[in-house]
Amino acid sequence: MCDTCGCGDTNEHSHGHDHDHLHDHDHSHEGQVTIPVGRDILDMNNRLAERTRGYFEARNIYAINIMSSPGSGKTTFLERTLMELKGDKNFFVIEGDQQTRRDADRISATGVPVVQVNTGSACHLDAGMVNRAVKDLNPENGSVLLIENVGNLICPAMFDLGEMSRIVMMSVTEGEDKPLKYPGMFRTSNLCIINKTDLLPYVDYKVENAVENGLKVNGRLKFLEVSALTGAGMEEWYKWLLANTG
Ligand SMILES: Nc1nc2c(ncn2[C@@H]2O[C@H](COP(=O)(O)OP(=O)(O)OP(=O)(O)O)[C@@H](O)[C@H]2O)c(=O)[nH]1
Ligand SMILES: [Mg+2]
Repeated sequence: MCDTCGCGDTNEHSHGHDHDHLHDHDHSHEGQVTIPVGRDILDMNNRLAERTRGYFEARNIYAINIMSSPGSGKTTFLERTLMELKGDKNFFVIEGDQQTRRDADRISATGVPVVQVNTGSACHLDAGMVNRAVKDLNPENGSVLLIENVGNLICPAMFDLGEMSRIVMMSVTEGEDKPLKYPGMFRTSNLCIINKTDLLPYVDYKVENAVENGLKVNGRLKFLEVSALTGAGMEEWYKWLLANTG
């Protein structure tokens, strides 16, 4: 269990001698015992996520968990998607942020129903938050539920929300090496959206290198290149979305 953010452990972190950081293995310092609770937190989360998934399946709702580091363009991407596809599909949105209703207000302006979840001290959405938000939102049978996770490339990957697909977004200003440095998120995703391609002439980022790095951690990962700002490449994403959501 990460003592800094309180997230569950995936056994992926290195067990070096970093005394500022407690790990979940059972060892004791003088008068101090570390209890391995990280696994239990994730077990509880996974059980609740499975219940939510059952609810989605019974109502033929397709839920997508969209994750990235802060500012990659998730909300901009959703705004354009909703404006351009809301006539073809019934959409509902859950917005996750530590604070504010800013993203929910942006989504609301598209006319699509949205619930904002403020996670407070947590740096990710968990299954309990999504389960409650789904009850508030009450998405229609046969709809698509888009869940924008908290901007963070590490912790959201550990928490199943009951979704059917996971999307990781990476923008070209972040560097080609993100899949290698944050493998958990890329390993558990089905689709990688490379955003802000309009900025490619100005940054040292080669799409082919980023794709190669992504495939090193997840050989099945699919990639789409878009600019949520200009709309370039969005057609391919709409094809993916319509093909996967029936
Ligand atoms: N040039 C360019 N800018 C973009 C693009 N997509 C988003 N942006 C800009 O990037 C900034 C962050 O966009 P958001 O959509 O708020 O990003 P986000 O991932 O939702 O951010 P958080 O919710 O805070 O994690 C804004 O200034 C957007 O206008 C893009 O395709 N190209
Ligand atoms: Mg956002």
